[in-house]
Amino acid sequence: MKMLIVLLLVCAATALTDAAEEQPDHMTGESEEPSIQEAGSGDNETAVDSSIQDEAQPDEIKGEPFVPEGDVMAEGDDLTVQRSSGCSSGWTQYNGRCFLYFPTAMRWADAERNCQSQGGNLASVHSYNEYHFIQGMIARRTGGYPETWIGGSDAQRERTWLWSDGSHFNFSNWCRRQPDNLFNQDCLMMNFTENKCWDDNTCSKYFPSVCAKKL
Ligand SMILES: [Ca+2]
Ligand SMILES: [Ca+2]
Repeated sequence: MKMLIVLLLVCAATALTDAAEEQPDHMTGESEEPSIQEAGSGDNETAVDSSIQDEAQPDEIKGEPFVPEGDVMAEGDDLTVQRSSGCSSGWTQYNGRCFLYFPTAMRWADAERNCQSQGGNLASVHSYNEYHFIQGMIARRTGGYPETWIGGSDAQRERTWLWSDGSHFNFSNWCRRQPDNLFNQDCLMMNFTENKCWDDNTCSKYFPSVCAKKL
């Protein structure tokens, strides 16, 4: 029995020694790989950490601004829809068109070219409602009712009034005794007299203007 125990102990010791000899190989072998993996995983962890931090920071830093922005965007979805299908900034939507008042006084032709550079034309007007809308827009902007160019002209043929946007001249709001073509007036000015109606005026005069463009 003693011999057996001794043999067992020797075997066990040998086994342990072998194991101990093998382990360092494996350990060194593995310890290199893990070291690479650790380096790699370390980078990953660092990357993950930094990405988490990056995400965390925006969440923390931008989070508060972002939440309102998100809310604004969420609310703005309606606005965005309106904007995307609606008017660009500063323009006011009405009846499928966008309108903008330009306070800078220009000759009629320059005002029309300015509107064209904005993707539109001087405004045409087709109803009292549209006219009152334009007047209201100008009043909100200026606090008054300044004389302003819109897109009517009879320069092509006297007394044949056309809108520069090509639409039908199917509505008018001439002031009494206008258009009178006084000294060959060919351009349509709104907010004339205290009645704030329309006058044909000299195209080379300088007035503010209203542009319009289709949605
Ligand atoms: Ca005329
Ligand atoms: Ca006139």
